[in-house]
Amino acid sequence: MSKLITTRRKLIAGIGSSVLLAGCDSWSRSDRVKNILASAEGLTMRAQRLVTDRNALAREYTMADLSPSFRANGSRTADSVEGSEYQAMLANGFADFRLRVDGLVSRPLSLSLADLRAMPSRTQITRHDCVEGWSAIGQWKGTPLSRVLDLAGLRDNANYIVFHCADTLGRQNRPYYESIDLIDAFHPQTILAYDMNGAAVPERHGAPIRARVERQLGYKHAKFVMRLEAVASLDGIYGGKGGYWEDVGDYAWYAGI
Ligand SMILES: Nc1nc2c(c(=O)[nH]1)N[C@H]1C(S)=C(S)[C@@H](COP(=O)(O)O)O[C@H]1N2
Ligand SMILES: [Mo]
Repeated sequence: MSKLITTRRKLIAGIGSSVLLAGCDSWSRSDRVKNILASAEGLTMRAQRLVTDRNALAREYTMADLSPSFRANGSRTADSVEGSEYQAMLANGFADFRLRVDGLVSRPLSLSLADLRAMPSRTQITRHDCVEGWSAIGQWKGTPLSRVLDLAGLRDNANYIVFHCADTLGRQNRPYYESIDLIDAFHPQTILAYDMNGAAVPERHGAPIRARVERQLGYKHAKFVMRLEAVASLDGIYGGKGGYWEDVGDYAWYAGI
């Protein structure tokens, strides 16, 4: 087991540095940058490069690895204030669904499923790890969140993306929501998934779109996403801790794996 973990870490580290190199190719060739990196002032930049390990990719699997059954957890359907028309939209094959993108953006958006499907997509087979101790491997296809954010034009003061969901949970019927910072928002594997295992995301897994945030635990992967809000701070958003379980269950806001 420990050997497996070491190998996986090495693999991740390897992928991370190659992604980094690819991304910075024209930069690293510049003598100026090389000089800065070697200098004392380059300390921040070097530290930054260590931090950018968060850009490393989560492991991806093959079709042969798909879990024969993928548990549905938390809400299996939705109907709340935010998603009061959810059942009607579901019955109508989500023809009336619009993903709203607002907050600190230059161009607020209202995207239909067809709009999202017409955008560039990413398909990935990944392992979902729930904090409760179960995992499942599934194939996800969707629009990279980065594409949607680029279309909307994030303002300079935006620091987080909040996912507003159509379901409520618990005795107090609090809306489910989640949030991530811009490193995860622009991570290549962070997608708004509309397909799961080759078919439209089923209701219980968060139809019509659910977030995949592959470098973090399951509760960060918001299902039934109705609205994306770009914000400067998480203060004042519901309980202020950045997510449903963060507010009510004291779960960590950053749940990196
Ligand atoms: N809107 C919403 N998103 C949610 C949840 C939820 O209850 N509501 N549960 C979270 C938890 S704890 C997990 S493990 C995953 C489960 O996703 P799945 O049902 O596709 O397995 O969704 C996450 N996203
Ligand atoms: Mo979970």
